[in-house]
Amino acid sequence: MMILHGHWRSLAAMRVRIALALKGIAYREVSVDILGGAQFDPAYLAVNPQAVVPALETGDGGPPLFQSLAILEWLEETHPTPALLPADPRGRARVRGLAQILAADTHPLLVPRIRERLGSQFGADEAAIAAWSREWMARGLGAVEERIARDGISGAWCHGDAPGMADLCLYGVVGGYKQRGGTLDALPNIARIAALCDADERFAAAQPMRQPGAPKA
Ligand SMILES: N[C@@H](CCC(=O)N[C@@H](CS)C(=O)NCC(=O)O)C(=O)O
Repeated sequence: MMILHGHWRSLAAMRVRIALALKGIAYREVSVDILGGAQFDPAYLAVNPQAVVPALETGDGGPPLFQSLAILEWLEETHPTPALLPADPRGRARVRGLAQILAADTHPLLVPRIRERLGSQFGADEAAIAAWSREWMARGLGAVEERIARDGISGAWCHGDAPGMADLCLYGVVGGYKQRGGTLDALPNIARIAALCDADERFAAAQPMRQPGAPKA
């Protein structure tokens, strides 16, 4: 069975969780306490020397896979059905682009090591760090909203009528944005897609607050 090294709060692990659920792959999740520094334990550094989650042990004897987007691509190549990417090259580039707006250009600005450094090096307090996170998420979500509004791709999800790689990246950022007081009022396409995700247990069950170890409130 595959083993996902994750953490309840990790949006990058959440992406992999959703992809595994969409593809119907059984796995076990092991929590790495990234808020308590467990990502720096030698035992975890042996799994992922970058000291971040997720990492995926695939069960084939190879070293653990790392970086959520690379893991999603590996899942797509090894378990092609249902597809997380459209069939046509232009569509695949679009979906990968949407995913990267969120996973490569937005989410990395909010991770624990960045939030910690904003405080320790630049003296930002909790409110300033929350505002920082909210602003970068608003910019990423705004860019995705604009693309969906203007690209003329039909369908209920980010690209067509089935959920895919862009949607699972979007859902995590939407959750983080709302958690920090953001609203989707000016983002109607994203609000529609987020509602589809909320209604789909393969997405909803991957949410941070539904993971073991998450705070009760
Ligand atoms: N680009 C990486 C992001 C990995 C990452 O930064 N993960 C966060 C949790 S979402 C983490 O483990 N952070 C630990 C830290 O910042 O110290 C991916 O998509 O896998």
